[in-house]
Amino acid sequence: MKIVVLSGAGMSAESGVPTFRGTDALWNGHRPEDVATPEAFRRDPSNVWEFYRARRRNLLDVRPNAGHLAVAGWQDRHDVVVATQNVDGLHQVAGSRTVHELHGSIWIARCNRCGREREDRVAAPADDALPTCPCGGVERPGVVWFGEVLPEETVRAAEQAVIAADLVLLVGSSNLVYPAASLPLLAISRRIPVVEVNPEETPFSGRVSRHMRAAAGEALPRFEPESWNGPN
Ligand code: BV8
Ligand code: ZN
Repeated sequence: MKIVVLSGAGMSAESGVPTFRGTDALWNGHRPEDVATPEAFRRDPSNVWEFYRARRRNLLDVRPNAGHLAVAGWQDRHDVVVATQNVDGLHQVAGSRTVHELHGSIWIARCNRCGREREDRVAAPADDALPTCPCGGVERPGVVWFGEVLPEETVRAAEQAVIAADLVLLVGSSNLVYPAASLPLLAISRRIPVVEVNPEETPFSGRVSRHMRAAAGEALPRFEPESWNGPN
């Protein structure tokens, strides 16, 4: 089977990674406009770097949960593609081999001037100097901020995977952020079965083939894609 997993912050919740809108929400104390936009970075790059380095610190001893591992396990008998809104890299740590990071990666630093990218796992810098590129440009976190376009080839690859899918799993997303939220809509519009895994209702819960009101770490290990026999 060709399976596509579309994941959001809820996928990593049981690993201890705060979601964006839950009670422990990531944005608590921070308005997205203050820390996740190009304007915020222009205005106060140190504040933005502190927000991302604090998240890296939280991620240092975080491990994939049973949900990530279940998705990786399906690869030994299915063609599995993951398209995630998450920037934590946990799907890859769990062993998923095809992961499209729609919103980039928190583990990348990108030069604001020449665009050079490098892996950067610094969570607590020795000083609060801004990371700079050999070209002299200031580096920024390699993520997609609000008001920024998503990497075109990544979006196209995710769309192609959805169009070719036999089954789409929509896991742990509030389905509020576009254009990522247009991927499940693409499957729904083409009558491709979509199974949503989310303890809460989302704007798409009434339109998917099945909504499993459960946590990813509980539902995914016991979900058998091959036994998916349509909505019930
Ligand atoms: C763009 C990376 C345009 C950085 C992120 C008005 C209407 C429509 C759109 C817009 C609008 N105004 C502005 C826009 C565009 C905007 C947008 O969609 N805004 C929303 C808020 C309305 N989008 C953009 O700006 C995008 N770019 O549009 O560019 C453009 C076009 C041309 C030229 C120039 C520009 C870029 C968006 C990307 C922003 N970057 N992240 C970082 O991580 O720091 S967004 C970030 O928030 C995440 O990546 C993710 O996408 C989003 C959070 O959503 P979720 O992942 O769903 O997480 P959330 O906490 O919301 O929900 C968690 C869910 O999990 C819940 O449902 C919960 O019930 C569930 N859950 C909890 N526990 C579990 C669980 N599920 C399963 N198991 C559990 N255990
Ligand atoms: Zn540079």
